[in-house]
Amino acid sequence: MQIDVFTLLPEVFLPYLETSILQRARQRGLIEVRLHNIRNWAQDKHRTTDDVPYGGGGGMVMKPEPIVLAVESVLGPARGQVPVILLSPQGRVFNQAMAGELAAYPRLALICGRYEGVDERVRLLVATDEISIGDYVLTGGELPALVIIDTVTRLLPGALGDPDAVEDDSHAAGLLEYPHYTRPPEFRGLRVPEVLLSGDHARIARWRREQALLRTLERRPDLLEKAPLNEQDRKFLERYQAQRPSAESDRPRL
Ligand code: 9D3
Repeated sequence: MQIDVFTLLPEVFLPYLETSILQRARQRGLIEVRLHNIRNWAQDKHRTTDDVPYGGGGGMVMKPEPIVLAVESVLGPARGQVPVILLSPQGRVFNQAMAGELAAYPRLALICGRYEGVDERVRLLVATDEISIGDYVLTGGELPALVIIDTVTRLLPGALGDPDAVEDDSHAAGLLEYPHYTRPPEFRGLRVPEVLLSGDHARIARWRREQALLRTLERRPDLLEKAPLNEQDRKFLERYQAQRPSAESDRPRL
């Protein structure tokens, strides 16, 4: 997959793209990230990329010309086939299902805004999608672009060294993870659960599944409603909830 990123800060991407999984995915040719500095398409001698908002108000707005020219010249005639995603707080909130959809494309374009926003004509003229990564305020679209690159890359066949990891991810789909332990078997008086040392793989698998179900029930009941649960899962949760009619009473409160 080729990913064209349009940004005023191309340098912030490199350190992260050079870390473990992303670096390996690039070396294997699974992704090619091309960074484009929007400023290179600025039109005036000061290479201006922002301006004051029409109608007044605080902050600056990114000018449309540099972004639109950048996208047009880099994508060329391919543009009709390529999702052009504007990262913005007004976008659809990104989730794993959206990552899965994006992972099916051979090429993506990501536009990172800065300042208080991007001139509306960028949306109208070049963006095909608009994505937010959540309801909190960042200073620009660069971290969201990295989030999309990271999530999509992990979904490409061969990106994760261990194919078991992909298998585990899909098995745990829609649930929070079970608790993880490594050596030593006791640390500061806290012992690793006996079942994990037992070597009984069926018992371990059942324990992990139950822990994942309990954690999800306690912390993210919203996920449990959509998670693909089998008959055994439902029986387990039923029995657990029968024993504990209300988890409300001892849930940690902020
Ligand atoms: C008070 C108006 N602000 C909107 C919430 C203005 C504003 C703040 C920060 C406009 C843009 C930004 C920069 N943020 C992004 O470009 C951004 C973002 C985000 O802030 N949160 C979650 N996802 C994203 S995707 C792009």
